[in-house]
Amino acid sequence: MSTPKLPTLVVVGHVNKGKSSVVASLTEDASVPIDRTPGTTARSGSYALMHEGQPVLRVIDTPGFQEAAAALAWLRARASDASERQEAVRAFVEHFGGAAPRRLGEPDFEDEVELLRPLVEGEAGVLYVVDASRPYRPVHEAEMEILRWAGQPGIALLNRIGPQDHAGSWRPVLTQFFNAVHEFDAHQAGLDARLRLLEVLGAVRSDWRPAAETAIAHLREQRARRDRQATETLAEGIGVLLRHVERKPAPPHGDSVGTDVELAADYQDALRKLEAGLRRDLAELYGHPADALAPSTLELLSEDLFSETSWRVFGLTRQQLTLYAAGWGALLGGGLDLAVGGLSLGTGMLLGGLLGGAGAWFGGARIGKAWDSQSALFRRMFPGETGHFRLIGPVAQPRLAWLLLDRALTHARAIRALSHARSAQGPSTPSAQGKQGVAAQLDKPQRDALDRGLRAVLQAAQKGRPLAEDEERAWQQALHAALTAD
Ligand SMILES: Nc1nc2c(ncn2[C@@H]2O[C@H](COP(=O)(O)OP(=O)(O)OP(=O)(O)O)[C@@H](O)[C@H]2O)c(=O)[nH]1
Ligand SMILES: [Mg+2]
Repeated sequence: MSTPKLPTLVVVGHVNKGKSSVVASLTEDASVPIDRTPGTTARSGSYALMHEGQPVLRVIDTPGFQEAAAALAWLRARASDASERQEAVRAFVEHFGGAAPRRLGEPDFEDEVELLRPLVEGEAGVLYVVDASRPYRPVHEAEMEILRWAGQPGIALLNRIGPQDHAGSWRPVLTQFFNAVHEFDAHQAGLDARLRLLEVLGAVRSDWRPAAETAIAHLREQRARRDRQATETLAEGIGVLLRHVERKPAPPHGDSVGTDVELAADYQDALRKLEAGLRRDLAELYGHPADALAPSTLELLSEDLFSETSWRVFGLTRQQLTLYAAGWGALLGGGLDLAVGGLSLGTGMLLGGLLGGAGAWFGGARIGKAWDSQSALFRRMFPGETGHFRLIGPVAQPRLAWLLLDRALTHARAIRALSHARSAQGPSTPSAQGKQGVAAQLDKPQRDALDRGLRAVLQAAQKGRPLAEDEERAWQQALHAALTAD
């Protein structure tokens, strides 16, 4: 059996219309230069979607035509009817791409030669990118005509850079020049949109079909594999956040308030750092730069973990949490709270109150209470350890547990849906905003399963043991469902 033809697509279009964004999105390559400055792509560059070390789709980013009208005039002078057009394009590439001396004043047609060369070699097709948020204008006609003369399959992509929709003015024109006209929003394109485009690709040229099918299967497998890894990373990362214990030597003589305040600040910092690490791991797992989304692509996610806004928009509603109160009561009754209550160290102060948390409406403290190493809990969690410490953690409040979980899930889902065209452009990409985290919107059975998982993790932590196998499986199943839920 011969190896299937590698589909190669030359991406053409006017300057600054999203050509490179289409390339980044299709190849899942966030290294493609994309910028709002016109002329970002100065030279053609080749990118590939890889499968098991082999390219399954090659996409050539180009600066587009610079001198389409002059090039078309040159071609017209050399083709008297349709039978001579393809040959005229070949002659154009040979003439201007070779060392032949040019006539005085003739453009060098460097960009035209680069983008037409793969087409005259007969192995490539065209992806013609237009910005359908602007109306059609006849200035595009010369380049579309040249592409038609090249005689290779072509797909027009309706990309939208702005909010308006002028696709209606483009369609009747594009259908005259291209085999297919396809909606493709480079910055929003999720997996489904890319799979549909690959299907179109397989349909416009039959010898591309096997490779297009391989690419489709590859993308599906890759998605499933990444989702599995992301689930494990989330289970581990959220577990680490929930279980984290910050400790400081207890002051020698009694009053620990000062120590506890410092401890609370350190605890908060530690959780922030752990969360940032989890976000980096997940971004990389989905093939994005580590800082993707970090600044403000999704405004909610740039909220500090302990800000009022964060506590308002992430986690469950009060009603939803109330349903779980009994389960949490049982968990805390046997563990952390008892330890603190049993010692009743003087002030009995809630650190949340101390730090001024208006959000402390459920479970008392905002971040948790400091507790003492002279307790049964300490002996259980840290068997054999000696010394006198003040400690905060593991998480002892459903509200904080759900906050951490929801922020992680919201981020993971945003990263999973992020087009590589957006992360390629870096942190300044305009924000896509949501008003709330995802946890409160999940189905009740999904929420129930996650709540059970959170409690299982904390129960095990308080007993100083790892999760049992069936608990781990249930926890990962719940996370996987929440990560991939539509
Ligand atoms: N909102 C939105 N913006 C887009 C989309 N596609 C491209 N852009 C923006 O349009 C600008 C140009 O995008 P590029 O992908 O660099 O366009 P190009 O055609 O390769 O540009 P040149 O290489 O300069 O010709 C960037 O600021 C992109 O963020 C899209 O689908 N949605
Ligand atoms: Mg470009």
